[in-house]
Amino acid sequence: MIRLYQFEMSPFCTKISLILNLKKVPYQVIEVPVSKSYTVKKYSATSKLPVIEHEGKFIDDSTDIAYYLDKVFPDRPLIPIDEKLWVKCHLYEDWADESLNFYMMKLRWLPQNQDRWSNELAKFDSGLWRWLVTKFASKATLNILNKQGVGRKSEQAALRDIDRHMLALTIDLEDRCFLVGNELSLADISVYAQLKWISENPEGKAAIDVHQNIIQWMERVDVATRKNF
Ligand SMILES: N[C@@H](CCC(=O)N[C@@H](CS)C(=O)NCC(=O)O)C(=O)O
Repeated sequence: MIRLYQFEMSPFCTKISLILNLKKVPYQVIEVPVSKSYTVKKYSATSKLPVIEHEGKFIDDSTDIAYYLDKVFPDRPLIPIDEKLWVKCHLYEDWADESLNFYMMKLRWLPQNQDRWSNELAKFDSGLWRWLVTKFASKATLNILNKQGVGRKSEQAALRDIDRHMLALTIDLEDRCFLVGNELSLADISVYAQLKWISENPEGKAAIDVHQNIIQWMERVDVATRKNF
């Protein structure tokens, strides 16, 4: 059985569990507490999660994992064969992973949301570690966000960016059920995984809720990727 090593609140890990659900591939989740995140080095070149273990192999990076799973479990294909559709799928996935993810982080670590997410992050640790994670998680994450750049934007400026992103998405969904072609693809799952976590913050939910196309598309992706096996 596949093992999925994850941080529960990571959209990249969500992306992989949704793919496994869609493909109906059984898997065991192994939650890595923050205090044990140093162990990830053993099986991930970048020391990041998700990682899957399958038939003695460890595969890291959600994109590499997605391509691997699509090859090994070809039922319910996720990566378009048509070259032009593949280009769109790739660009959407990269936008989700490399842009939306930082806005999701920005929302989590806004002063009014920090306590909730620090506690979420620390919940798999105990004792002194739980205290340390709760106390220092926001500082550590804001440091990453500031280096990347979105962290240095004001809340208002970040929300303006998010509104523009949602507007682009809703316009693109006007004449389609899914982001690329007529079938659900890796593009949908990657963007959905970020939006699902974005919408867990009141400011993110408000930005999404004004777009019916996005709400309806999220419901379609949710139904298709729910675990029902
Ligand atoms: N490009 C990677 C990004 C994964 C990633 O950033 N994972 C975060 C959790 S959301 C992580 O493991 N961070 C720990 C670290 O940076 O040390 C992917 O697609 O899997």
